[in-house]
Amino acid sequence: MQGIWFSELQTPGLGLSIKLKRTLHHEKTPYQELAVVDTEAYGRMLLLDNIIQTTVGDEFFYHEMIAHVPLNTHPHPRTALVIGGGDGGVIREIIKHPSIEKAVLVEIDARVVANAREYLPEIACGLDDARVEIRFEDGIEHVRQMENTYDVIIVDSTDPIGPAVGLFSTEFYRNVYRALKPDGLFVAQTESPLFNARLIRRIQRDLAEIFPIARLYLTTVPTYPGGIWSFSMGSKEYDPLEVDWRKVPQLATRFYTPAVHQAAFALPPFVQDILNKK
Ligand code: AAT
Repeated sequence: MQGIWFSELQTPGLGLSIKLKRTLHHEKTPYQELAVVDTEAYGRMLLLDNIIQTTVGDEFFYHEMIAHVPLNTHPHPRTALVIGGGDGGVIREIIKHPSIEKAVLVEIDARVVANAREYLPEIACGLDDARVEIRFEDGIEHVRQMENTYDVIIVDSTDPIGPAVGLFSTEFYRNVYRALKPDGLFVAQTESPLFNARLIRRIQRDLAEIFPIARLYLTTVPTYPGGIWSFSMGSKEYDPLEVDWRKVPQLATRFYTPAVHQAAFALPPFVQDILNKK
């Protein structure tokens, strides 16, 4: 193979390789090793500890689905919290909703935000919106301190390693429940149904114990392990399968539509089996 290639070793037996044009930036932050590279296939790409976080070419598959599914499930979301997501992609989608008055981004690593602003302006472009507040804190601590505060909480976290481990814990989900308003709801990225089945099963069980409504939905993310990705939702009142579509705002999107929203909850049998297994 000619040229320089980056490979993410996604599982012990699987890698994804992308041809690089050049490396734009590389640094060790207090939390992780960060790189921004330019690729042939997907344009600019953010790496943390050699794991693909997002690329300009496929980021909308993920950011639109993690944001618009919960925001359209809630009939009048005013306050939203994003944990992680320092690239700004989720924030950019949230502020498309006219009902949003305040969107708080809690990112542990300030260097992710600084580099996204500099190298990924298409993704970070919403971070300067007047409704957005950015806090460089641990999201686990933030939800511990909040009560009855948010309509929607979105966890756009790294994989369950290092500082993100606690974002996948039962205790964290209980604190999220408390940080939500009485009709609030929450979504987290919950990894690959091909390679993280046990994690998904445990999270869904936790959510079903804590929230009246617990759901799993899927999207495609070409650069994540296996290409098929899961999101878990816990909701106090609103069901993502019973949205009043006449009332949702018209949004400029490239992946999300009401039909895609509904289809995302149609689980293939191998995914349904993950939930059913004892
Ligand atoms: N928008 C897709 C990008 C991400 S990045 C996830 C972010 O979560 C990182 O910037 C990381 O610094 C931040 N983070 C990790 N732990 C915490 C924490 N405890 N509190 C706040 N922020 C945190 C998601 C990529 C998914 C990759 C899937 N393979």
